[in-house]
Amino acid sequence: MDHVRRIVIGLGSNLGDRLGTITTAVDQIRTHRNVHVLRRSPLYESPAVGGPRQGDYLNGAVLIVTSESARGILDWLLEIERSLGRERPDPVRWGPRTIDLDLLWIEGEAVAEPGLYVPHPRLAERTFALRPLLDIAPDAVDFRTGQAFADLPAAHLPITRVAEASR
Ligand code: PH2
Ligand code: MG
Ligand code: MG
Repeated sequence: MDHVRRIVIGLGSNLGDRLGTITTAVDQIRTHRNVHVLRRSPLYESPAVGGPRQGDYLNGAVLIVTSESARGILDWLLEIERSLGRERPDPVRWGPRTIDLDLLWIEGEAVAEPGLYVPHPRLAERTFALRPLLDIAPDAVDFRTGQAFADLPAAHLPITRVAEASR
């Protein structure tokens, strides 16, 4: 167990019922007895970055507070992914997926361990992850450098918003 702090989880889907799967993932995130969901971002649609030709993604993020460890949260997210049909190991790197749950940011913390990097290694370049993160944690900074995510160029590139924040 750690101390209570804010964490942002990124959600992505580009296979099957994208909206339904993301909604179910958020519902499952809410069931954890030691996790409180504070905010949910709007959803955004964007072409897949990297990987083979595939369908467009829906992306969003949720802001939680919890005292669970980073590793505990990661293991729990992988379980939720599995329950929603995510194939592991990935059949294709950066291929299409029913659900992708990424530990994007932890307040006051940085982690670099095998399979667990926080902030997410590609967060600073990815508008589809930065924009929803900033919707719900506008003051987020990279704990390693003090860099405010709001000041990154990728935070200001255009992206299509397809649904308002809910619940
Ligand atoms: N996730 C990836 C690779 N490419 N592209 C978009 N638009 N959205 C994603 O969530 C995404 C991606 C790997 O996790
Ligand atoms: Mg991802
Ligand atoms: Mg992932």
